[in-house]
Amino acid sequence: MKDKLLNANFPKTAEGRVYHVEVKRGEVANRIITVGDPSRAQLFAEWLDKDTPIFRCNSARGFFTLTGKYKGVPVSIMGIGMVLDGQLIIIRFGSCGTIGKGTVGHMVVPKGAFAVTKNFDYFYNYYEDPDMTKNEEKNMKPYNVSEVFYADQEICELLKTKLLNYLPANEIHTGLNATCDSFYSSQGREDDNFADHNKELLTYIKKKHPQAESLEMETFMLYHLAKCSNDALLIKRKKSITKERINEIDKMNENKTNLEIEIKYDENIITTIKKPKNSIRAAATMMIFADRKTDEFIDSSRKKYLETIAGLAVLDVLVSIKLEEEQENDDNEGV
Ligand code: R1P
Ligand code: URA
Repeated sequence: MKDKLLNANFPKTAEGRVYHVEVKRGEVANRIITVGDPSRAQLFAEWLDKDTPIFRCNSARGFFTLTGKYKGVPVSIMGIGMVLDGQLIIIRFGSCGTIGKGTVGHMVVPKGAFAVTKNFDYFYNYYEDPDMTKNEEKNMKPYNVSEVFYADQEICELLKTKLLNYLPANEIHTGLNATCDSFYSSQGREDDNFADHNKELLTYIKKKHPQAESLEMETFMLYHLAKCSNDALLIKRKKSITKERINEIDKMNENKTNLEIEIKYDENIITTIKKPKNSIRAAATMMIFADRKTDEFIDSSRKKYLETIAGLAVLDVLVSIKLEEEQENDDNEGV
């Protein structure tokens, strides 16, 4: 999107184009089909009425909108896309809003992330049981705020160091990131058109995680995925060992990062723990686009600057880290 976006709460251009999808009033029909694959959207285009012009819009964020008529009735087909990650070292380079110390145009390298998701049962009870007895009885909240999953701290440090070549230290923030399941409701954006029950949400987030710095939509999933992958250790354990003893020993070894570590599980038992080859190391850095305290949104020249410096920093860091196989090869060659 080239035009300046106004207002951090509901970002739109002066012409009324909305942030992600880049369409404005009148360009989308009230009947919509969404597809994941843009080529499937093209297929629908062939079936639309030939005597009506078809409106097409490819947004910079990969949303594809196509509006025409089918049997005389206006319809839109929207390709919402999918993202696949298959890499072992993943660095997300994204954008975010801030509720922390940062302001628009700063960078965040979040050391950890938590999830903010709608508690759908709360909304179910709200509509089915307007007296709210069920929600009150169970002390249910409209949003779930999870515990923190941490990034790969070495990659975070490298990212911070690279960014320091271009930005002063007080423009790089390393607090926690909230990954939300919506740009709007679960990021505490209020909209009279929806009963989102989110007035208190940002206060609640800051209370649970005082170091909360940023709000966006992907990082937690990445950190969580990496953590799950790292925890999938191949462990050969002697059956006779007790669960309590295993927990105790695991606790002692939780910070070991060696590819293969030998652990003495009991007097005479030596167990090998091998990390699987597909373990994922993950980190993220985001440009602060929206300041939720002041309602300011980034301008295009600062965005361009950050995209360049941080984009190159991410690439440099990515290529500077050795994959496990490369490390193993180096070790075997005695390098
Ligand atoms: C919302 O505007 C999108 O921007 C942020 C959010 O996580 C969400 O995907 O990240 P990116 O700029 O990387 O897409
Ligand atoms: N991305 C988000 O998810 N939220 C913001 O406020 C800005 C970018």
